[in-house]
Amino acid sequence: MEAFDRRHALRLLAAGGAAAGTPALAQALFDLKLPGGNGARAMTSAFPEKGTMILQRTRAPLLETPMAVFDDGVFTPNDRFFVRWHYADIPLAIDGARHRVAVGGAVRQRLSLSLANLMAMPRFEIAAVNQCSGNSRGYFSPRVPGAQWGHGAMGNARWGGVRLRDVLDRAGVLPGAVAVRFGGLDRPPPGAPPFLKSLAIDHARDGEVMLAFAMNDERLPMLNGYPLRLVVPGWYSTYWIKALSSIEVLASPDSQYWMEKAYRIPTAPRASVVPGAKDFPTEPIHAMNPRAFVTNLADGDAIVARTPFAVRGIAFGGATGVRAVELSMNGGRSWHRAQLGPDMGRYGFRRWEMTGAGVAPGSYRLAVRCTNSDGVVQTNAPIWNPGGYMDNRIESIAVRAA
Ligand SMILES: Nc1nc2c(c(=O)[nH]1)N[C@H]1C(S)=C(S)[C@@H](COP(=O)(O)O)O[C@H]1N2
Ligand SMILES: [Mo]
Repeated sequence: MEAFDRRHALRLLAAGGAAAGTPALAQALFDLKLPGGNGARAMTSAFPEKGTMILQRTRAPLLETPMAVFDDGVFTPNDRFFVRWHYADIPLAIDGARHRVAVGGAVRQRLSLSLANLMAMPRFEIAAVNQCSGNSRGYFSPRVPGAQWGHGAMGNARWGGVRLRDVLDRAGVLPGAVAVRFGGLDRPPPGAPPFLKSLAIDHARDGEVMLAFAMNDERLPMLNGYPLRLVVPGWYSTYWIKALSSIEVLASPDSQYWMEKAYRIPTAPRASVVPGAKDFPTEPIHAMNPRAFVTNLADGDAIVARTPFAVRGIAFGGATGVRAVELSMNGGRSWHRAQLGPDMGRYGFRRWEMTGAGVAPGSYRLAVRCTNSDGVVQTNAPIWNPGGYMDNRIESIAVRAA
């Protein structure tokens, strides 16, 4: 019996052959970079109002936008716009005519506003990037838990609706108010805290934070928060509450879970700590930082040697505009300025393009970096925090000239 077991075990080991060796596995994991592989992640077109998306999770839905979509234009189409919810119990059908948003707390007059009420107020429109705090988390090293997003947990849309300030003025904010807290129609499982986020009162009243019922001139897709969502230009989308149903003015700081425990970043520069660090000061995540991406070439693509080639992509400044986008073909030793596309507003994507000079046959690393209007430039300095937040390291892709 014992002899049989031993022979059996040896056979199993032998059947694995060389491919079962640890170095091969390590190489495979290295090549894949992201769980599931960069080029081989599961795609889905099973979600209503959505085209083909990278499937991160089904329940609650987490859908990522394939990078090539960003090559099509400065605005991300609604049916390709990424999706992220925390809880599986999301609204599946909403009668827009019956939807109400309750405004309460430290106000003179509580309100229950219908979409018709909101549509009768002065309109406001803004182009703004909606980017998950954990966009690009899949590239963190060492790895951190959470959705292993590539770079596609972001999108740019023209948001249409009303200013939050106008809504707050209508309710009459009482003196002493310090924050405004927002909630939506999704429901936590028993015992879990409802997903609520808040903004400081002055931010909430800055005239740019808005309630959007239009996205790229259409109604919001269900999965992106139909019929109404908060838009916080320049800030990570954790604050952009979807299926918005409650606005509560607070007379004391918001101490609930989603502000006090979750979505916090190290107070250190670049929101970075040494991997494994504990007990460092934190603050709620807030404004975004500059980023740039190539959209017409993917990692591993070939270009024709000794022939000028087109490179283009998108950039955004974070909470301010784009001043410059630059490209390097030599690991950052020299940089060349790209041509910027039209400015559609400082919170949106800005397209850029340039013609690369012909290069000798060989392998190149094509890097692109954005400098925002405040003069903040992307670097390759490490970013690491346990949440996998705020990655904006310089993006580079390998190209082969042949
Ligand atoms: N009601 C509600 N709003 C929410 C969330 C949520 O779980 N529930 N998630 C937030 C987070 S973390 C992100 S990244 C964005 C995603 O917006 P999108 O699905 O429209 O792309 O929604 C935000 N708004
Ligand atoms: Mo997010």
